Amino acid sequence: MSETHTHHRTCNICEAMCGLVITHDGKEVLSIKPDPNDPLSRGHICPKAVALQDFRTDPDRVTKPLKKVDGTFVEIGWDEALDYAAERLLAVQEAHGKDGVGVYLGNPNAHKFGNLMNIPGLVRALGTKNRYSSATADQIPHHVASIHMLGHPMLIPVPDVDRTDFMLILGGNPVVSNGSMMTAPGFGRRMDEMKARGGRVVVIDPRRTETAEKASEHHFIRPETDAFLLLAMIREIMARDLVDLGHLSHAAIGLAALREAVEPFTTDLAATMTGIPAETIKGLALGFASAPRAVCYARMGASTQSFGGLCQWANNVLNIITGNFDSEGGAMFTTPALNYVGMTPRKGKDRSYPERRSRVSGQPLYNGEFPVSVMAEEMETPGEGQIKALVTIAGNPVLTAPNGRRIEAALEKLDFMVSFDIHVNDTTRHADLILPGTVALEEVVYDMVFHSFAVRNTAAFADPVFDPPNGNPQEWEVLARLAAKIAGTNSPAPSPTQMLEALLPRGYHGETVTVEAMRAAGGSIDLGPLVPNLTDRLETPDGKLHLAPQVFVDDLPRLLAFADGRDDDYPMFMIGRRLVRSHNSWTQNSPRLVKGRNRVTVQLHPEDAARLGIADAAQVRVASRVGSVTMPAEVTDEMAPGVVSIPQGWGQAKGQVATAAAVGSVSINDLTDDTRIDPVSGNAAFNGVPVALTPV
Ligand SMILES: Nc1nc2c(c(=O)[nH]1)N[C@H]1C(S)=C(S)[C@@H](COP(=O)(O)OP(=O)(O)OC[C@H]3O[C@@H](n4cnc5c(=O)[nH]c(N)nc54)[C@H](O)[C@@H]3O)O[C@H]1N2
Ligand SMILES: Nc1nc2c(c(=O)[nH]1)N[C@H]1C(S)=C(S)[C@@H](COP(=O)(O)OP(=O)(O)OC[C@H]3O[C@@H](n4cnc5c(=O)[nH]c(N)nc54)[C@H](O)[C@@H]3O)O[C@H]1N2
Ligand code: SF4
Ligand SMILES: [Mo]
Repeated sequence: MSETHTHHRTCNICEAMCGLVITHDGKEVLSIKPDPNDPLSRGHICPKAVALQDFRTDPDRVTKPLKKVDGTFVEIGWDEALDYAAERLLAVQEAHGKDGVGVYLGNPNAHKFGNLMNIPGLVRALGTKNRYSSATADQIPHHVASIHMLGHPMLIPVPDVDRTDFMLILGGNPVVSNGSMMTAPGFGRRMDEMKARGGRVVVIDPRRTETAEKASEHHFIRPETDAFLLLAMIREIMARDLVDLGHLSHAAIGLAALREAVEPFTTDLAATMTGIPAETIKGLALGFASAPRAVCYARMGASTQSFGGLCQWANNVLNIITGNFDSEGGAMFTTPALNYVGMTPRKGKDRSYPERRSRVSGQPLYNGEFPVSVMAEEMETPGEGQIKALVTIAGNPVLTAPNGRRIEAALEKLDFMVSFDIHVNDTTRHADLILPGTVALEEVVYDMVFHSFAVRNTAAFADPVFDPPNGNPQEWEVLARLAAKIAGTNSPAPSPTQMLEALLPRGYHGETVTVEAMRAAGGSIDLGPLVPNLTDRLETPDGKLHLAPQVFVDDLPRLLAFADGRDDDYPMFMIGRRLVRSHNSWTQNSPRLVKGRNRVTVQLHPEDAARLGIADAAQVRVASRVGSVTMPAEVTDEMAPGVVSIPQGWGQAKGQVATAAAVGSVSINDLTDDTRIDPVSGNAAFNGVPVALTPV
């Protein structure tokens, strides 16, 4: 009988960083269970954690470099693969300049420490400005708000959920998503605790979500109108002299400009635009301002929309002017063991923003990345700077970016494409070369990004459990080797663990948090609740907290001219939905996650269903300006009338990722429109896409 080993690590599928106890025999996983002693997750996990083992043994997993020869993939060796990649990328740059090669980085990179440490080297070696990532289909408005208000994109305020008395949630469904830009594993339990101590949770969402169901209160909102609500609350609080900047009163500037800016945003206007009664809005404003500790949290629903930048700005302003910023129970800032903000200071550096604008349609660039919404036109449009070759690293934009099929068509015309991935999927099947990645249990884990966004300071590290298949190198090593080949250097890269050891002493807990200490702790080290720290950390050129940055004030006339885009052809709004048992586009090949009824349905309100003659479970055609899909209807009063919802991350083509394709699901991004964008932040506006439904 083989020996049973016990291994502690944090799950790195989503942002929640749940502590796991894994038993294995050196070859196979025997069990994956929640770690009740983890100081952050306290015994919470979701069904996806158990599937961590499936990603390793997935029969469809790519485990050898695949080169496309005459339209079919053939297995080749690593040396040949890296030579081929470097040669072809350099040839494209030789012919079309550095910017001829584009790079798209997907969401899993944020969870893979080795990738985070080695992608910058590859990007530097390529020297291209044509960089994209899933951030502009997700959270770039948060970073843009932080840049303009606080001076650094990674100074991200996190709701102190464990100590607040009033939480206002706009466009987030943390009971399902487990929190985003807010690492809060077991959010449902945290919410129960909040209510048990007399707290109030209010959810604003066009769908009565799983979070809304558990909340004290839920209000439907017309998609994309959140900024009206937030600005009206701010105006109401200012008009009633309830402003309390607390310890930030010396740091914050721009109160007068703010007062003037919000003047047109009355509660009556907000009521008309949002569909929430004016009295309710006033009540929310007063309740928020008078709660001892309150926090407003605006997430996906409020950032992946045409006014994402304004929403995140207003969200911060509401917290700041009620004394709920950088204070207990409000929006707080982590002091992480790996201090990314400290490693990349901006203080005293007078930069201009946006850093650049895109070549074809002039959309803004922040954090060194253009909006993914313009990636297709940058591949399609000839001229200097056109993308002629693409590197994708753990990304699946054909299924995850707006109007993904337009990207797909553009991929087919590239001179060369190389994908770091684990599957042949809707995106990577267009590659000339796929370089297989290593998956969670084969890698070290240290969540550099999500320790920075967590509701409590902790630090967790774990070594790999298993070796990669076929004696494959670690993914970070492949990234480093390709970077070296392109740059023409040959110095060996330090391992992620070595890099972590070098970086930790420069963080907030240099004495207590070392790799050895984390190993010895058998999981996570608790570093305590969040503490106020912002006044010393502001990174704006003048060291002040800016309440009314010009970029947001200048965008207010656009909000006032709001037009929702619906017409007779497309009279309803579409929004997205996350499912408990899938993560974006890539976990759907785990049979244990996909089993059961098909949840990839279009949800609509009973009144709409009756009007349109659509029966529950019947097939319906959903059409938008850019495309159409046919899928089963789910009639439910969870939806606001006039709004329909479709899960994101599905639509896998047949024959590649077999389990997912067998469900016969569709991609929401066959319908989303790449011309719908927040011009301030460049984020894709996934919410409120005008659509039409017809029974089939
Ligand atoms: N309509 C709509 N669209 C959305 C959203 C929405 O709510 N609505 N959500 C958006 C959000 S928030 C996000 S973050 C994006 C995500 O967008 P992406 O990052 O483009 O998509 P993912 O589904 O995360 O794709 C991950 C890719 O990485 C591969 N992969 C998984 N693990 C590994 C690994 O360990 N190594 C390597 N090399 N590859 C790996 C998978 O096979 C897959 O190809 O989607 C966005 N798209
Ligand atoms: N199970 C699961 N968990 C996940 C993921 C997953 O795919 N599956 N993905 C992970 C990723 S990459 C991310 S970024 C996070 C995202 O985590 P969340 O931010 O919680 O994202 P969603 O669950 O998409 O919730 C967005 C909510 O916004 C609502 N909404 C849509 N339009 C509007 C609007 O105009 N106004 C308002 N107020 N609400 C609106 C939607 O109905 C939905 O309830 O989740 C992460 N966790
Ligand atoms: S909530 Fe996220 S981190 Fe926690 S077990 Fe599920 S997928 Fe993993
Ligand atoms: Mo995301």
